[in-house]
Amino acid sequence: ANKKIGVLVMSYGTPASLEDVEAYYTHIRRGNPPSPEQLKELKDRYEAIVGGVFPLRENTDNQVAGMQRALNELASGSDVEFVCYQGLKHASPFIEDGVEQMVQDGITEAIGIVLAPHYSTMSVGTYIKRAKQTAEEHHLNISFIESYHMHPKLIETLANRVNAKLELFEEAGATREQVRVLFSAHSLPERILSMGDPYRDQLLETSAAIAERANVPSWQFTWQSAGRTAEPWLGPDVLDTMQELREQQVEYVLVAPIGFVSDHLEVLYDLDIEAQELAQEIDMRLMRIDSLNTDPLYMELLADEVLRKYKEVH
Ligand code: FEC
Repeated sequence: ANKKIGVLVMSYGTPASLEDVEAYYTHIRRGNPPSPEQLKELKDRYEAIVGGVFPLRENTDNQVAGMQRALNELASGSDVEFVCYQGLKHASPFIEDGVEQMVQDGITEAIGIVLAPHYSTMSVGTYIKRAKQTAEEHHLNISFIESYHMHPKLIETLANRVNAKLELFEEAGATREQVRVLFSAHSLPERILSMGDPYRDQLLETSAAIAERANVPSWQFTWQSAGRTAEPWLGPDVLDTMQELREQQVEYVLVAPIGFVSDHLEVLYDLDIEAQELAQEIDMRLMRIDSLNTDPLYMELLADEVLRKYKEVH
């Protein structure tokens, strides 16, 4: 029989229901429960996105299924079979649950990958740390893919998505030169920079590669979705960037949230509701590129990365 290799597919996680938001938020805040005002504010944001459902859960389920299919196609005819397990950062099944399930199923060797292309010690680094620790406790042999921000299939599919929306702007009467493309990603505390973290540089590298491939005449990078804590977060924030651009007479803006791979709160609320409201107020035409979700190129890329890592360690 083929040797079974476990694949731990890690993602952010989302509440199972509105009742679950408090526990989820408390987990994100490392065990500190939110104040009633903070909790209400977050619940309101969830309720505002498409009918209060939690799209990230279904999207992650579909991504894991799509990746499982792509992997076994890629590995067919070889002597290994890849079996995907989910491990979520802030919701069940947690990263630790995914690792333990593999062990229970008799898996002795695994590869871990995160559904986020860019590495930061504060993002992907903490996923990996938790998985590694649980794997060590159970003597599971696991190795990790840390980032895939320059994978040609990632650049290709994101460039296609940028192009598709630039064409819509052109159909509506704007020239490509008139549209400012804003590449964006989740902000992190500023202190990551003094820690020598690669996050910002990787994001800029992805942005430049997409801009080149999609022939984008005018672009810049901006942050979004900064946390609500006292310390300074990386900026400028997308809302400030939009205001600034409007003052410079820029009327057409395409936001490309390249740090995210799925439709979820940070895209469907922070961009589609909050940023869109600001755009109306300041008389700006704002569009966003479609999220990857189960994009076949994204599924293939994840499979490529896992297979490459497998070959590297054998
Ligand atoms: O749709 C959903 O249910 C989940 C949407 C969601 C994604 C996401 C991705 C990232 N986060 C990252 C870092 C932080 C840091 C803090 C933080 C806080 C929140 C809160 C919510 C939330 N995040 Fe998140 N994040 C998502 C949702 N995130 C809700 C809490 C309320 C708020 O501040 O808005 C601050 C924690 C603290 O207080 O110390 C830091 C990073 C990513 C992108 C990479 C990844 O996917 O892992 C980085 C999706």
